[in-house]
Amino acid sequence: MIKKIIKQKDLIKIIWNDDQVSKFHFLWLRDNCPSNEHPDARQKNFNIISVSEKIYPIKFFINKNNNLEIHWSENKHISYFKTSWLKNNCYTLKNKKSYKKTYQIWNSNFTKNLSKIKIDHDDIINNDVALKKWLKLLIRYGVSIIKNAPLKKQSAFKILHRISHIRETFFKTPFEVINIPKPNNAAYTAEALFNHTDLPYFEYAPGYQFLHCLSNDAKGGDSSIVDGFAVANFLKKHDPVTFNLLVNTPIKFKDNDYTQDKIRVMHSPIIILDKHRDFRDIRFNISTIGAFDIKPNKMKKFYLAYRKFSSLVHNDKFSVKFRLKKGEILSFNNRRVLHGRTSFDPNSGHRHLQGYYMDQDEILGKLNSLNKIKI
Ligand code: OGA
Ligand code: NM2
Ligand code: ZN
Repeated sequence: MIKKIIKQKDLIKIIWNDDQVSKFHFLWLRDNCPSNEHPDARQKNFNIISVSEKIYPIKFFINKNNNLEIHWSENKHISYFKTSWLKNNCYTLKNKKSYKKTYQIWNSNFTKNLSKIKIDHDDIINNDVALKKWLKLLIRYGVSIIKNAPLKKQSAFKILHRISHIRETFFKTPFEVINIPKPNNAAYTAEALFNHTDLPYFEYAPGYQFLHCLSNDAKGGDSSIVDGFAVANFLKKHDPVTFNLLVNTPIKFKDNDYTQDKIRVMHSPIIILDKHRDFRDIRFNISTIGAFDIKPNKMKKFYLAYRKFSSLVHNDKFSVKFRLKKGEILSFNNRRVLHGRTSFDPNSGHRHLQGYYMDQDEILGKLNSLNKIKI
């Protein structure tokens, strides 16, 4: 696998058989010596300050086990590296790769594809292939619909536990989306809900949401979903002024639910970017927006941007409209996909959804584990 190893001033260069070149700095190699990891806990038990910054290999070679063996200048320490591990963790090659999106944006045309994002409940319960498909859909499109789920209350715990534990909130799990007297949330009325993401007044809003439809027999109560990344992408391309305002202006989200002894306030922009300046989160929920406290010289401009965003997330070009059937679980990325519903007539029939949240870490971590990724 290795053609040549060359020592340079502060690094070892490996030329692989395929002529790719990797650079490994001495400090990096010493820091990542496999002996630095607790064998059971799989956590690092070595502090880089326990060696000097001048540490270097006094001897290095490929040993008879085909490992890179390094004898260090300090503490008589010897490291043995699997060459496959080095190749896998090579930061020269990793950083040469250009950034690749893990998602695909969609607009209202996605309505035609709804059948493709549906998965049978029992398939996920019974096999990892279906479970993997579900997780992949959630990551790629930010949405998937489980069909043929049981209608028993709380029965969605079983399928969610195929992934992981629940993200608990003060709404309890599951939260009951029904029309109640003296509602403590707009969701618990029979009114329409503007397209929104849930819980933007939390420092980190739940990554994923699951709405399990137990009954949907009332007139109205149709669902809508919108890819917030598609809207952000449209603005980035066609209206960069609005886009930048939405990325750079933190606004106030709040919850002062009368049943709670908490008053929650969170300032955040509507569009949040990641280290690649790609879209990371969308936070948008008109029902939870507090009085804006933006500087006066920015208020008018921000209102124009806010209006633009709201009009796009309610535009037929972007939204996918459908009716959730009993026995379906609408699962989606709550920091990307906005969801809403039309009003319903509670006297015309019963409507009941049970809702659950899960952190994004659980979705990504489970897929990594099913894919047996090497780290
Ligand atoms: C919610 C919600 C949608 C619906 O509970 O947060 O958006 O269809 N519900 O009732
Ligand atoms: N519910 C459904 O952000 C919100 O308040 C949305 C949350 C009540 C748990 C609704
Ligand atoms: Zn909601």
